[in-house]
This record gives sequence, structure tokens and C-alpha cells, in this order.
Amino acid sequence: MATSSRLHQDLRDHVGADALLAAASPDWLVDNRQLYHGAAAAVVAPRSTAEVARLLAFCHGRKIAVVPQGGNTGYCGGATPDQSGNQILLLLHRLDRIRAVDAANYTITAEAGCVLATVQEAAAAAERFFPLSLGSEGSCQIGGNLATNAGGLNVLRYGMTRDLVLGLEVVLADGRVLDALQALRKDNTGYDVKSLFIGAEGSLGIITAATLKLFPRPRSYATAFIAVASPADAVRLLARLRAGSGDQVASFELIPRVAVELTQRHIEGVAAPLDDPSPWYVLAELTSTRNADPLAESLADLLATAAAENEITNAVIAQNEGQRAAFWRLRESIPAAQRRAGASLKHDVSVPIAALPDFVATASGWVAQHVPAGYLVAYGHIGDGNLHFNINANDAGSALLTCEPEIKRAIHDFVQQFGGSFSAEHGIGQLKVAELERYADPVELEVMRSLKQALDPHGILNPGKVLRA
Ligand code: FAD
Ligand code: 2HG
Ligand code: ZN
Repeated sequence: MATSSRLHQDLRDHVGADALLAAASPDWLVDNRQLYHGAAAAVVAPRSTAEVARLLAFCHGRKIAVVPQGGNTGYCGGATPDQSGNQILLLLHRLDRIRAVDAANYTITAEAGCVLATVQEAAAAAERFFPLSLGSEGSCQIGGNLATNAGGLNVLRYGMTRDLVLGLEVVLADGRVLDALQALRKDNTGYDVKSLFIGAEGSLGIITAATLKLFPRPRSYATAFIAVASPADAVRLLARLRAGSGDQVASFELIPRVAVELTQRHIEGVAAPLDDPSPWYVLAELTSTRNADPLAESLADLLATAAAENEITNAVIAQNEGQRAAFWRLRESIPAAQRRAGASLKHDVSVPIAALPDFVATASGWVAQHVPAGYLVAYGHIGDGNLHFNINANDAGSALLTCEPEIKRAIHDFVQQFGGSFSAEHGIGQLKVAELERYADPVELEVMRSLKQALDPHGILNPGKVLRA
């Protein structure tokens, strides 16, 4: 590694003087969950794909590692450099242009550093809808969403980020630019190369822009907060609502009583939508692109039948946009409430939806018996079979954190037993590399390593993330 001042001068010469930042903000060197603290040899914030390409060509030639960072909201330490001080931190936030909105083609082309909320707003301004929606949408970037294949609150209807992609522009490890920014819904010309970079967490290439699918804008909503006795009843209710509503369910979130209590305690202005306590709740939303679609009436009918069959114990339908926003605020502030409540362990798991009730019963039984230092806060996207099977500490946290390895092992083993995934939507980063090695099919792992070797022979792209360096 060249001396720091020499490296900085080389970066100015090769990439552009303006791209090199004077110093790293401490916020960029720690991950969102504060699990990892790193250091950087230099921080580069390019304004164009060409600058990213020049940076990578330079780093490829010198075998210098590059760690891309978007909004830094990721949960697995993927955007944090290691502690060597030899890696270059590549910030994408200056690549922030919406290049095109094509309302007739229902597509938007956005640069990687666009904040997700900005992409949503640009679509809305053209009377279109970009459905990716996460609690972090005010700060995460579309490039980070693509790199993690983010999920979120509308997957049930619209799919994961991968399902929303038509085209990508990617800078490869050696600086070549892959221009696959097609806006086509049909394109069977060989391998789907762009797909490799989605969910690769910056380990195979740097995403600089994407062409994304848009949809008709929803104009009618019906949003209910529903009390259910068990996850099994929630799963039955999901099937009922999907079939009975003409498949208009866009979101279906499971919330345990303890999460409602945590948000009331730690987040200002959150109120419990239903007075009588229930062990579980569902936040369900139906949407339609028709104006004044009587969704609330059909939802009320479906819920009345569900109540008559003892599938639900109570429900309230939002009567106006304020109430709808309040239901969503409660749901979206569960991670913040959990954080304010103290230390926690997170398990972002999925199983086939039908297996979810048995998984919850088995894994919570184990937690109740073996984890006296913590309490379960299991919530999430039950409509996608994805639960955040999190455990909060009863006290300062050290007793819980000490048991982290055996708790993780037990929960992830249950997940495997039920045919699920130990990382449903948050990726691998540096946090779950060993889990991937343990649970992935060995042949799949070999293919991943071959792809890494082929696309990044010097191992400069986000080393140690997804795969061991
Ligand atoms: P970063 O954290 O900056 O980076 C994530 C990874 O992508 C890193 O490996 C990084 O190196 C890589 N990367 C970033 N940009 C690029 C690029 N342009 N090219 C190549 N690689 C790149 N996630 C969900 O899936 N669903 C949720 O519902 C959800 N809710 C959340 C709620 C809260 C309150 C918070 C804090 C997080 C939540 N997340 C959720 C996690 C997080 O927001 C997502 O993983 C998000 O997609 C990360 O985007 P980012 O821009 O912050 O990426
Ligand atoms: C959510 O669904 C996010 O709110 C965050 O994916 C989950 O904090 C978590 O565990
Ligand atoms: Zn989630």
C-alpha cells in the first residue's frame, strides 16, 4: 500500500480531484447496528459512472480493496470497511440523478445513490407507483436496495427488489462498464447477467444505475389492525383475505403484543389501535388502483366472516389517512423501539408460509426454555413467510449477548429443519458469512466462489463480505 498522501494524490489524478473527500466521517465507519467499526485509507464519492469506472480500474491495477456504501442502513455490516485502514470507502450518494421516467413504459431509470423515497416520489410525480417500501426508505439508496435485494412491506403483491428490475448499469472490478440498462419486459438473450449483481452486496460489481418497473398508482386503501389468537389463525386469515379480496392484499404483517407495548413505551405518539390485549395482531392492507373502490366494505365483510369462524378476535379498519398512517407508524417503528429497549439479537428468517405456525411454536418454545436472559419480539412480513425472530435483553444485555452463538445455532437449525432461510431479506454482509458456509448447499457455494473468482480475480470488491476473503 502506498503512503496515504501518495495514494490520495494518485486517486486525485486517476479519478478526479473533486471525487476524493478530505476525511471520513465517523458515521461512515460504523454500521447501522454498531456491530462493526472500520477504518478507510481514503473516501471517494464519485459523481458519475465514468468516475466509478476510473476508480475501479485504478484499484484493480493496484489490488486495493473497495467497499461500497449507500445509505448505510444495512443490517449485516456489508458497507463497513475492515480495521486495516487499507480499504477505500466508495460512497455512492453523489450518483443521485433520476435519469428518466417513462410513464408509458411504466419504468424509471435512477442512479444508484438516489434515496429510495426520492425514487418513490419521482414515480408518483408521473402518476406511477414504485412499490419498494422499507422503514429506512428516507435514507437507504436504491443501489443499496439492489445490492441487498431488499424486501420490505409490499413483497406479497410486488415481489422483492430483484422482481422490480429490468436493467442495470454495473462497473466491474477491472473498471469495465456493463451497460445492461434495458427497459424491456421480454429479453431472452442468453444468461441473465444483471441478476448476478442483485443481492451480491457489492462483492461482484458496483451498481451505478437501474431501470425499474413502475405500476399504476394505488388510489384506494383499506387498512386493518386485527387481533388474532395465534400465528396459525393469521396464516388462515391471509389465505381468506387473498382469495376473498380478488388478491388485493398488498401487505400482511404479524405483530406480537410485546412489540405494541415496546412502541408505546419508546416511540412518542404511538397508541395501541385495539384496547383489549391479544397475543398477536395483524396489520393488513388492501389496495386498488381504482378511485373510491369500496375496499373497506369488502374487508369488513371478510373480517366479519373470519370473526364468526373464530379466526380473529377483534379488528379495526382505519377510517381515514391519519389512522392508516398511525397503524403503519406503529409497525415501522418496531425496530427503533427494540433498539431503545436495549440490546437485542436479530434473526431474519423465512420458512414456507404453511410451516410458519409450527416454526414459531417450536422456536419460541425453545427460547422460553433456554433464554432466561431475554424475551422474544417476533414480528414481520408473515405474508412472505418472513419473520424477524428477534430477542431483546431483560437487562443490560451481557447475559443475552454471551449466549448469542448457541441461540443463533438453535434458531437457524430450526429454520433449516422447516425448509427455510436464515437470511430472508437482510443479506449476509460480514455478519453471516459463517452461516452461509454452514447452511448453503455445498455446490451452490462452489458456484458462488467461481463467480467471485471470475468477476473479481484480485478480490478487491468488498472482501470478506458474503464469502470469506
Ligand atoms: P448500505 O447499508 O449502504 O449497503 C448495503 C450493502 O450493499 C453493502 O454490502 C454495500 O457494500 C452494498 N452496496 C451499497 N450500495 C451499493 C452499490 N451501489 N453497488 C454495489 N453494492 C452496494 N431491509 C429489508 O430488506 N426490508 C425491510 O423491511 C427493512 N427495513 C429496515 C428498517 C430500518 C429502520 C432499517 C434501519 C433498516 C431496514 N432494512 C430493511 C435494512 C436496509 O435498509 C436494507 O438492507 C437496504 O436495502 C440497505 O440500503 P443502503 O443504501 O442503506 O445500503
Ligand atoms: C423490518 O421489517 C426490518 O422492520 C427491520 O426488516 C427488522 O430490525 C429488524 O429486525
Ligand atoms: Zn423486514
